[in-house]
Amino acid sequence: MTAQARIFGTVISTYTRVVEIACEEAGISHETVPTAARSPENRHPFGKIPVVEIDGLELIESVAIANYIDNAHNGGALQPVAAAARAISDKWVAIANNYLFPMFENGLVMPWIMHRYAGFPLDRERIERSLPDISRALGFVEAALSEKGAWTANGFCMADVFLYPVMRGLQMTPQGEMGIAQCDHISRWMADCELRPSIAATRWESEP
Ligand SMILES: N[C@@H](CCC(=O)N[C@@H](CS)C(=O)NCC(=O)O)C(=O)O
Repeated sequence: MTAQARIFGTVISTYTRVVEIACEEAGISHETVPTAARSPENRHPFGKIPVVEIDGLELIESVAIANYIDNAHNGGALQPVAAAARAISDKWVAIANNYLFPMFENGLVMPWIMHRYAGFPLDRERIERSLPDISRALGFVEAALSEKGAWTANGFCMADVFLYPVMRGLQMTPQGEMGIAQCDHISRWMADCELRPSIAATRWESEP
């Protein structure tokens, strides 16, 4: 039977897109069922999205979901086989999830979403406070990419699946766009990712 994933999440969510990209990479058909994180119909025990139904399983946590899809339906192609390369990919997935996503989301992405889509005044103070840390984080990623290509040295992998949506969310804010434009290596890596069919197929509607 052909696998199919039902992804309960919002259409403009970083981690919903991570799962969509993993499905595209594995050639699995997928449907995103609009579900807000804080809605009563969300089944995530910690009020996050996405929740995913696949192969009779109900999965949460994007690392577990993306690895499952890749292992069960893509021969593990997104997870480098060599131990060192796997560690590098895993390290960047963790950096994306533990440091970059919360920093970008709280400091820039949410203030702009609240302003653009919910009509709240732009929280300029919060944005200003976040900029030094975000700039340092971008500098760290840029330096890693300029040295030995970091996670890109082994071809498209799970690190790209997580890092791209996190960086793209940031890039869709004016300050994030400016910050990334100053980073040649990050900009080139993002442009390369955009040629990947799985990334192109999962573009957010709001992307310019
Ligand atoms: N650890 C979770 C994180 C998921 C997550 O933070 N999702 C965001 C949307 S991209 C969310 O649910 N935000 C709503 C909130 O925190 O209230 C995972 O990897 O799936």
